[in-house]
Amino acid sequence: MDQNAEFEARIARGETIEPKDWMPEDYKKQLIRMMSQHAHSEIVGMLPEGEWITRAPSLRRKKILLAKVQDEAGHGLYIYSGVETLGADRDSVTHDLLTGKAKYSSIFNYPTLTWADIGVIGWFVDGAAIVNQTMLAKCSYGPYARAMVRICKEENFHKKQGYELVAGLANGTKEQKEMAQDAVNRWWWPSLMMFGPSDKDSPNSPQLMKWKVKKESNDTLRQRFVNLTIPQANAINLTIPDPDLKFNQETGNWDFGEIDWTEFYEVLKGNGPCNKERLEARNKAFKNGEWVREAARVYAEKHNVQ
Ligand code: FAQ
Repeated sequence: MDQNAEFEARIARGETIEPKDWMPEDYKKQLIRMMSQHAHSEIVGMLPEGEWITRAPSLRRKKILLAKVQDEAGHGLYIYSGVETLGADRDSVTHDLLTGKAKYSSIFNYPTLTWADIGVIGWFVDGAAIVNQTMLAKCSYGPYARAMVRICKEENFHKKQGYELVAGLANGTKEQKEMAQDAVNRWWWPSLMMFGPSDKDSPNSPQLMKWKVKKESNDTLRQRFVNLTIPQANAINLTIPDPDLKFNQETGNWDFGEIDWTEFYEVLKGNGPCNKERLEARNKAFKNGEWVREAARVYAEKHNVQ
């Protein structure tokens, strides 16, 4: 049996592929693309929430938000290490983010206008990430699957603190409830877009699913997120901004309206509300960190460490 056939057979048997195992170049390439974009998303994802650390309304909330944003940094570093197990060079992966060549999740190109946005990000964005990453925790590439198990545990806390924050506002004063509803209105549709284009327009899915990197499709995961989230919104009397939302007795799913794909592709092209600002912030941070990298390099050279 040739190497490729043996690899396909291992995938078919549900085996996990490890860094030293033989794998087709395209499998490696797809994983580097997807994992590096995932890592970039975690890092860029620190920006919208990070803006609110100094403005958190209580010490408790400030501590929670600090811990959450720090967790996202850890997730990014963890996944970048996973990318390196595939032989990718960290500097070139970072370069692709900084020059706008590599994508990161569309969701982080939207602004955080009020404190309620911080809660809704935890609830919707981390909620969506959990649905997607629980699937990826069973993917065929070992280091990525194991990273997802650990990351999902932390994302669960993120989601809980977000929902608790929003529930508090929803049960608060009239102004607080309005602020929560406004945040829900703005974040709902972009959160659905996080799952990627619909299955018929997703060029990478067929191969990724064949290789069991993705074990479920974009639309399947999006539907699962909708099904999970609607009862949560109902429980705290917030309205999901979709007039077509309807429970389908036959399928057991919540049917929902058409996503504005033009908006999604505009954000991907760099024309979202905050794309420019996000890339500028990452470039500034990279430049400001130059002396740290230089110090680490000199130290490693002097002490002969990797
Ligand atoms: N945004 O063929 P598909 C988080 C691109 S982590 C931007 O369907 P694929 C935690 C896609 O890359 C959030 N681009 O692609 C957190 C491809 O372009 P390319 C990130 C998108 O890979 C919470 C093209 O469109 N999670 O939130 C998006 O099969 C709070 C065609 O699409 C992950 O990255 C999008 N939403 O499926 C952090 C999970 N959707 O590369 C901080 C891992 C699609 O060919 C605060 N990734 N594109 O030029 C995945 O599961 C998959 O890559 C998908 C896309 C599902 C994102």
